[in-house]
Amino acid sequence: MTADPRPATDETATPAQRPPGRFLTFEGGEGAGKSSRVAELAERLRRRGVEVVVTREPGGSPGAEVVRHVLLSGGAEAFGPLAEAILFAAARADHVDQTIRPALTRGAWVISDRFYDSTRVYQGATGDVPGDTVAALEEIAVDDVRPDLTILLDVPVEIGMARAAARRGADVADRFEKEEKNVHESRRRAFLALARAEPKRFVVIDATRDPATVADAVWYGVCSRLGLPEKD
Ligand code: Z5A
Repeated sequence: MTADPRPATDETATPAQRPPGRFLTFEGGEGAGKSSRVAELAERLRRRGVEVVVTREPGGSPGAEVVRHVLLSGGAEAFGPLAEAILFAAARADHVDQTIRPALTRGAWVISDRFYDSTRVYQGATGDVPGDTVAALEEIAVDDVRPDLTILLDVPVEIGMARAAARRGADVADRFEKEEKNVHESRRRAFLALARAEPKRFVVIDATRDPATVADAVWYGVCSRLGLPEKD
């Protein structure tokens, strides 16, 4: 395997010479370990001298973080599934414009904790928004900014829910966490179906294993798909 020769932090290159960054997304059900694995991967890449921007959805820009609060508090639920999907898309458009595209343009690697596959699953496949509406909103929100690689952390629902509940403690479950187990099961199946449909973009990782083992599997997946040497 050859090392990625691209100097991701080369300040001397002009914008036209600078290679574009890479865009990685993490997906999965609640409690899959996305946030933890995102942070570890970012740290590992930074040790290689790569500029990494860690971000999340919904959110990831000041405007989108405001919309996140509205969505996760359940404040938009009363307006119905279409309005919620539009709000996710509006937040995404701002996130792409303010955070993701500028970072990729300067050659940084962007790692987002959730992106449009979450809308495809939560609002589309397992929600009440028709697929063509989800696709149209996606097109408007992201334009040409699409993930190079998507890491799907797969865990059985009981494991993910137990982890999320343990972490939450006495806090109240959010708008999406509080849904029934069978809804979470169908989301898991929908994520796996997306991965089967786009095998070049997705890496599916068994996230039931201990954190260090899952982190190594993520690292191997990123290195093998994006042509980085595995050893530090
Ligand atoms: N949503 C949507 O509907 N449409 C959209 O377009 C988008 C999102 C973008 C955002 O929730 C919600 O918005 C989400 C979908 C919806 N709803 N749900 N459910 P969020 O951002 O607040 O949370 P989340 O994305 O669902 O993630 P999470 O539940 O916070 O979990 P996580 O990031 O995957 O896992 P974690 O925080 O890294 O780990 C959870 C706990 O497990 C923690 O205590 C860890 O220490 C522990 N953990 C992690 N890995 C392991 C392993 N390997 N073994 C044991 N324990 C572990």
